[in-house]
Amino acid sequence: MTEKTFPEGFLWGGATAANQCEGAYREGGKGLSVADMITSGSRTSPRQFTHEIKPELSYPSHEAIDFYHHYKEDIALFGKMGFKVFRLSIAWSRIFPNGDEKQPCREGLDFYHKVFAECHANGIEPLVTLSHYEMPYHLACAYGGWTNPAAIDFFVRYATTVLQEYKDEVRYWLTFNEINILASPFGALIAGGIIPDHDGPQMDFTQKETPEKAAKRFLALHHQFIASAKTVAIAHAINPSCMVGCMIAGMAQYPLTPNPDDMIRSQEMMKMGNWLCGDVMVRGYYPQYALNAFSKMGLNLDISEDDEEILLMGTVDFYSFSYYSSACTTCDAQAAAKAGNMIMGINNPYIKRSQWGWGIDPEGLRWYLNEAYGRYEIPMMIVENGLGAQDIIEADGHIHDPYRIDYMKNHIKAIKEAIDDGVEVLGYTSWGCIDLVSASTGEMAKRYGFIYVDRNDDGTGTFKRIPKDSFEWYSKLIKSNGAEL
Ligand code: BGP
Repeated sequence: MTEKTFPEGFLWGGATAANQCEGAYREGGKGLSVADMITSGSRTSPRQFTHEIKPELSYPSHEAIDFYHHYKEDIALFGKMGFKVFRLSIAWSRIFPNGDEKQPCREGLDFYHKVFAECHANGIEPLVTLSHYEMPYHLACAYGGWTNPAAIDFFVRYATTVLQEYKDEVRYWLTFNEINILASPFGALIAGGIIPDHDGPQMDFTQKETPEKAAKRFLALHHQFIASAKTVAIAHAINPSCMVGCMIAGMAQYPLTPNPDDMIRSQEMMKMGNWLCGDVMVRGYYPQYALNAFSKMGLNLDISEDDEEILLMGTVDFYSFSYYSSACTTCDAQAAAKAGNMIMGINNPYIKRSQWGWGIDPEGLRWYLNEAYGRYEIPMMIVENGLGAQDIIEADGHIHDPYRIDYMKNHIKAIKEAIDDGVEVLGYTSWGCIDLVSASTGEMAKRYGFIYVDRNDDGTGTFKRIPKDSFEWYSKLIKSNGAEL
């Protein structure tokens, strides 16, 4: 007999990232981050990276939803929903404004003390991401971002500082958000701090990347693996009861047809784009397929014995991931053109898509949980999931968002099915539990929250917070521990 409710102590909650919600980008001693140099865009016009801040352009991270000044109100609302956990990130550039200082910024450290105190006052456990697309800009400019091994030491200094500072306030940590985004070209700037030579589109999907650039990305990824593993070991030494996870952009990648060539292509995409990072961070060493792929691209990582030991000593305690959609892959160019390409792959004809073209596939989440758990056999946590949609304030002053409730219901049902399949799942934090800036488009219009924020893409709005219908629905779900789906 399977239980109707989720396992006892299941961590229900929501997730945000500093650069997408805090704003106050020059307050409290904060330095510039890479995210602060990226303009807003839309579904049809890509965000632009600029080397200098240009007053005529708009940079959404600068004000975002002003969580920096609204955190008390926001966390109280999360508490009202019954959150057990709140995933947030620390902005590295609030703690080390340039990234290479010897001493941290006290005002930055104090800000997060206040945030964590507010969480605990509301019965919420913080889950903290150390790096969520927000490397100090100075490290990107002066050192070449994560391509430089010096970034490892700067990151470890930052991580050690905050792990020590908050050891009595934070138990759950993640090192790098969606670390596998560096395995694809669009992670180079936002995750790798590899800045382009010229101002221009942040992610240009039409441009082919040179093998040299690809090799640079994987070198940057290697440095992040080392930094992450060192951080895990330090975290355990500081607080043996803390739990540190990896964080992967989880993608269900299906072959478009049962053609064996498509099967192999899809398997390869999953390996290099997805499993590689979990393989290194959970098992503590590089899989052979990755080393072979690196040598094909001319990258010699020259992994020392010390590196090998660091990777082995710093394996993670749990596997966390984001899950939004699935996509297909094929070797057949004609079939691909017919099926229609989207950013993350080829459309699956069996599933619907969101207003932003992301495939909606709850079953894919059950599939992914089973695959990942079967591979690693450590606890899983879904730390991002949700529907980015346009919300409307109706004449009655409310936001009715049955589409969001529907999306989440189906995904949470899929998690329950995976649990019934035998997967150990620690918790679920929906993405953008309060509306915030979209990472891919920089828009406010793409909303994920249970809480509406009166802030528009043209910079207007009062920052007023309004609970949507989904707020009530999620509260009930949490109170019933998943029984009232
Ligand atoms: C993930 C990121 C988040 C977040 C989310 C939704 O990739 O970790 O930062 O933004 O995707 O994506 P978007 O904001 O582009 O809709």
